[in-house]
Amino acid sequence: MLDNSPENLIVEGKLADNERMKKASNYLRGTIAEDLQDPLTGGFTPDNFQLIRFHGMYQQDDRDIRGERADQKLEPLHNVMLRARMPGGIIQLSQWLTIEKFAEDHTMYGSVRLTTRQTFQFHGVLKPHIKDMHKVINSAGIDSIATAGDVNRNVLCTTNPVESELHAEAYEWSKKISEHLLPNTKAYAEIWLDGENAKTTKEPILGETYLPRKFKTTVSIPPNNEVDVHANDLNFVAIAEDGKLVGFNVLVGGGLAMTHGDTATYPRKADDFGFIPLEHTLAVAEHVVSVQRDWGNRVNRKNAKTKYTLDRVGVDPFKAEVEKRAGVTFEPSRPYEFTSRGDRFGWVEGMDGRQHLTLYILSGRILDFPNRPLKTGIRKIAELLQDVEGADFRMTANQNLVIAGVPAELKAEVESLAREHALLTEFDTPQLKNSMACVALPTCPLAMAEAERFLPDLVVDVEQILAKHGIPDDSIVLRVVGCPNGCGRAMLAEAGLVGKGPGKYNLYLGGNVVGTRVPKLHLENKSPEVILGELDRLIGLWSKEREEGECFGDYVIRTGVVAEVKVSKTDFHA
Ligand code: SRM
Ligand code: SF4
Repeated sequence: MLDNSPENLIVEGKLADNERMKKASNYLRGTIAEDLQDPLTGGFTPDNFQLIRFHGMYQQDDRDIRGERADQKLEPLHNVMLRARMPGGIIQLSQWLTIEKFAEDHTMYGSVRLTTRQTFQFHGVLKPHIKDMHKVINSAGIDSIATAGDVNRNVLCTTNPVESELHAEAYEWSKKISEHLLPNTKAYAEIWLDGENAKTTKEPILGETYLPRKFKTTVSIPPNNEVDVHANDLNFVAIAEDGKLVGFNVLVGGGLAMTHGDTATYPRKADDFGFIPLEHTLAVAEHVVSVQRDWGNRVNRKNAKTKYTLDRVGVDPFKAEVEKRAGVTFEPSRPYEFTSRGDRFGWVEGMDGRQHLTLYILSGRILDFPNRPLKTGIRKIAELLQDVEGADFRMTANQNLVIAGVPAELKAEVESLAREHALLTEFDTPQLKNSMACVALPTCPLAMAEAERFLPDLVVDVEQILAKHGIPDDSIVLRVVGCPNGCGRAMLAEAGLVGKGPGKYNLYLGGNVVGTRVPKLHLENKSPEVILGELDRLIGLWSKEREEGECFGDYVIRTGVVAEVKVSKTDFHA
């Protein structure tokens, strides 16, 4: 039985070092400005290394050349990755042209990388260019505040350009929630934009030491679960009547990360708190955050996310506290159903008569590759449409790009540009479009195995397996991540590969197509050859024995290949 006496709501013990760092930072300033002046190193001192995350940057180095530089007695080639704040993933075409040029001129890799959370990243920005980068993106109306660190991150919103009005309403809420939960400190403007030194005296929502851990929020429009609600701390599921938004079902406490070998960590689905009418949205957002701020574990960062707070204090006490603080009573949830998670590729016509083209972008990496000049193609499309009112780009939570709001008369021209630049090809097969990988090597410091660079070969192999068993047009939700943090959401895949070491992966099976079930460990620390051998065997069986419409993930559970994860805390490691 849970003991919910007040003293058990707060985890006692020596606070994690990040808590000291946040408290001492003078509202996220630290000594970042001084570090920027230091020409002797391309990096930041340890506290600032953490603090720049709250401003949307991570210090990295290229792991492919780390050894070579060490041999030459050089420090790693420190640089930063920047992640922008783009609630709902909509980027104006003029903004695209600005960021694309910056990537081309001032980053080590030249790419714009679309992420699983509907925004873009620059990789490889050297210290002398960091301030310029912020000035450039800000001049285009983009910032990177709170896209990393212990705060509420970029707020997602289902891309859905078809139901134009409903999307517009939901999208506005994603922006409002994002703004409402932003840090109050003006440190970002001061440090990066040479803004006025404004003393911050209060963080009314986040508090002086910010949140115990990262916090993620979505607004989703059923029936599409593109945003993967169960990966997020807080979810607002749009409930519409006659095409108009009337409120949200609120789901709290999802999250996918775990640590290999630590059974106190696990991926967990979000719990249903109930329905709220629209007017309570910001109060509920604020107080789910404030309860997590006060009750979250600040001693052990591995158990600090909302999902662990819920499992420690109980869903009902957490919900009751949100109701008390927000002055709201959750109503019973309204019916809704998720029936898909993928993007609708190709052209669709919106209810407003506009045309929208969804492009598949392999792992979200926009660059000019040999024979695939994706970046040039997208730039040309942006240039063509930039003066067209209502046209924009939308980054999806599956790392793809929607060219939205194309007038009928420009459809053919957009399509021919897309074809000329290999943005639309016959090689984008159903399996490829159903597969995703995180960044991993060479830029991610936490990668244990390849992911983005491994995905293309893996998909070809899985396609061959599907063809061999006579089902070439079928596909499974296949996701690869370089480590158990799970940034490519493998822990909601039908088949998820999770990096364990160089060339070694764990195989998790049994998620479903719509993303409402966590998969379970099936093979541990195996080479791709072994994993493909097992997929070959199981896909073969599935092709023969499946019931009408039964997806691979449902099949492996029905036939007992893996047990279903119903309650993560007890089932996931059992
Ligand atoms: Fe992530 C850390 C990339 C979505 C869970 N993630 C990282 C870092 C920053 C590595 C680091 O801490 O130094 C990676 C940078 C790689 C690089 O070179 O770019 C990284 N995460 C990504 C992106 C770019 C993956 C992608 O291929 O698109 C995604 C950027 C999202 C964004 O725009 O904000 C990304 N990360 C996710 C997701 C998926 C999601 O949110 O839908 C998850 C799992 C969901 C969840 O949070 O439970 C995720 N990333 C993590 C974690 C584990 C957090 C935890 O609860 O323990 C870390 C490590 C950490 O925070 O300590 C991490
Ligand atoms: Fe890096 Fe691991 Fe995230 Fe992949 S899952 S980007 S390897 S932290």
